[in-house]
Amino acid sequence: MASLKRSDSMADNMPEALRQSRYHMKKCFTKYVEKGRRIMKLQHLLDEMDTVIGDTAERATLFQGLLGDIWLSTQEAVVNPPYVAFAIRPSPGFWEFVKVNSQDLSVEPITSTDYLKYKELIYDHNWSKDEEALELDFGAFEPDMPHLTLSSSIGNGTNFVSKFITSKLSGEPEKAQPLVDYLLSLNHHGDNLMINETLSTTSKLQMALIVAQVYLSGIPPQTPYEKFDLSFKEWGFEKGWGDTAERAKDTMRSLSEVLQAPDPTNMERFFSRLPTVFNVVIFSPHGYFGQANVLGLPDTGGQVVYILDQVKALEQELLLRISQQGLNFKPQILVVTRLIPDARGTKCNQELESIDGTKHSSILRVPFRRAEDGSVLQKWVSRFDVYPYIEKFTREVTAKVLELMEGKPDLIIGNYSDGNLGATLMATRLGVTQATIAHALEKTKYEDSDIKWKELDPKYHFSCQFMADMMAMNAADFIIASTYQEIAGSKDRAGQYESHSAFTMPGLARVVSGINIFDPKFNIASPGADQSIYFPYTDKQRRFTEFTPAIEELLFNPNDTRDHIGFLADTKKPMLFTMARLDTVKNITGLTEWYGRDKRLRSLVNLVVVGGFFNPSESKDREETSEIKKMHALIEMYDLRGQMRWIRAQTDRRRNGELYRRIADSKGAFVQPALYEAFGLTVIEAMSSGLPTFATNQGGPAEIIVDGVSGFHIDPNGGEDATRKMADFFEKCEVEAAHWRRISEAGLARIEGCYTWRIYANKTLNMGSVYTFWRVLNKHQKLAKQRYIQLLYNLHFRNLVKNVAIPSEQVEQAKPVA
Ligand code: UDP
Ligand code: LCN
Repeated sequence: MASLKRSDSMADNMPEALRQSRYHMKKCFTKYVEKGRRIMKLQHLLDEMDTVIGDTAERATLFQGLLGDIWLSTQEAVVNPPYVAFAIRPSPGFWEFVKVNSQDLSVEPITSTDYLKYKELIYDHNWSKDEEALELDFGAFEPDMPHLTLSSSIGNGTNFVSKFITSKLSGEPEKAQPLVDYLLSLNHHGDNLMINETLSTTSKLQMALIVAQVYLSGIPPQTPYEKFDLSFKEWGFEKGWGDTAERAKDTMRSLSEVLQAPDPTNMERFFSRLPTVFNVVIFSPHGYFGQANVLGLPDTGGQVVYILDQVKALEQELLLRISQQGLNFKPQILVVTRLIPDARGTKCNQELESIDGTKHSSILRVPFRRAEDGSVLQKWVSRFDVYPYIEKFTREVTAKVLELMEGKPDLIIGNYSDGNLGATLMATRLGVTQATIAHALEKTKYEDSDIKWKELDPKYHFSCQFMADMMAMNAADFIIASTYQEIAGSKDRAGQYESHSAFTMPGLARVVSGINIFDPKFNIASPGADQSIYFPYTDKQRRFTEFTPAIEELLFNPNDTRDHIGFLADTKKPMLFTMARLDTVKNITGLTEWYGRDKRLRSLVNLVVVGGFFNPSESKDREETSEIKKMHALIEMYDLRGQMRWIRAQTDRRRNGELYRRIADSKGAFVQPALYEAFGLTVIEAMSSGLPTFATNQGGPAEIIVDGVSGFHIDPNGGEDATRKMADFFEKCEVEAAHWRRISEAGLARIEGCYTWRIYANKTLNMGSVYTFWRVLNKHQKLAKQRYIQLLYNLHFRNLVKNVAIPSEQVEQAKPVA
């Protein structure tokens, strides 16, 4: 049988595929449409096909060819009798839409907009028929923007932008003038950098570069820049080329080559040398953002860890670059977050806090204020409820930042939907380069969260969140993703960003073109783990032995206390360890249940769980409360006492580092069983400690771990298979100790090669430099889109946030707002 070629369209292939199995297909489509209008997911389509065909062997034969290719690439179908419309995703980022008439099996291609309208029919008939329904089309603003064309290129934005810049600047000397103008604009607090007005054209700059390079070749390479600073100034050069003659010459050679015959490699190299980023603002408004006693609290997990480590790595890289550029400026990084007066034992009520392990970076906290009277919100609020405060918060933040930095920042980085919105507002107002990061986008976490938004809105306010995401992603100059799958998913599952390409929220907006994952703004820079905390268990000299008694107590004290419940009867057994916030998606209760059910695994290892509280009334988080109750029920149901230890959320990172290593000493393993995990810092932490790791195949961990080599993938929806894989591993380790060591060492090697903060900081600052120029080159298009976003923000978003309830508390006297 024929099979699908990438170049073929579904609409071309489908008639033939249906014709080949016409008898079965006719029955199958009759079945699909008999229940009337509905949305069907792939599994649903397959299940009903099985009922019709009856014989699974027969279905397997049918599926060997074209039909199988089409069905298995289908993400979803909408039944609207007599039609069934299919959303087919032949490969990451590529979508096709067709409708099949169930009566005669004729096939017609349809647009994504038509497909969305079909979906709307089910949930909001009037809206789908409204010819003036609001359609959002961000793609309309970039008809001439270059885009990538292959799935495999996605996430490599900087590289491609360097190519696009190269082709824009190639040709006659005048074509390079935008680069010369850009260099002329570089300054630090008003002092020129790189060149001054003397070198205002490409030809003048080229000539001067030749003279300067000849001069530099004649002096010792290590001559400090100050020694020739004055003569260079006369020729039109300012500081920033390098700290020594050798480095300055090298930077000049790069630029000469770029001006003479641009090539992307030199272009990228030259931009990595340019002094463009000194001051950075990082937004992370929600949650408890602090350095102590915050981890494991609701909404306070990896994002905080990521940002604190990111700041350290960026500051180090900035200091290195600034000194190599021959400059003596101090970089400054401010993490802006919410000030929470009712800080519950954290420092979140403190306005400024310097960041440990840095010299020039701080956390700046600004309170959330109620719009109507400016009064300060006293307590923590869930990340889903923060939208009404972001605008005022950002205004106040902007004033404080301008004061503390004595000017504008050079780069503003947002985190998560609320931080990305704040970053968008601030960057637009100041005209500064903007990056966004989404540690997790909620849209893919909740099935049909777009089409069913009305149902979910009272609890999650997705109307605000998805609009904020759309605006921020489109406003951003570049987007930093942790993995490829975050952007474009995998063969079977759409990526988080990809799910924003076209979707509909009936009654609110039909997003016909949201975000395009082929936009070269997407870049992958994976985080690492702090190597001073998470290092191999074998590194005996560095181990934090001061925590040994506390950890032994935490794991083995047989009594229930405020910190732990349950006990381990056999303390010699290896420990199967997990640690996460007690969110539903983390699936810690799932793991507990799998373990409870698997006698073989229970006989081989103990289970140690870190997460949440024991008393549901201690938690203010809706999901956490129900997970706590479920954990207690499972412990009872499977009688886990004696084999399972449940430890409450742990907030001391150093001690946690030692805990991973203690588990490794027991020849145990780490499990990350999440239903979906955007990235998964605990996976990196465990592997960095030398702990063999089993992690979900849904999301980032599938990319971090090479299955069977540097750890193992598990399917969170297949508990039995997962525990079988774990039990097999531990059984094998009992007879062959080298097996455990092999996986441990391969995990460590994987981290060293791909997941370190050093690699991250270097990539991110290169992005800052390249995209700052790219936004200048595309300023007209950028402005048009910005205006569209502003309109949307003003006329749409501001109304949406009014639907989010503002908690009434004992309010403090209103203070004037900046
Ligand atoms: N963590 C912690 N104590 C806990 C639970 C988690 O210190 O009780 C830390 C964990 O070590 C990791 C972060 O919080 O550094 C969680 O990040 P991850 O990416 O695994 O998940 P997230 O919580 O961000 O979804
Ligand atoms: C949020 C998540 O859910 C995790 O998957 C990430 O590892 C973490 O943020 C840091 O980016």
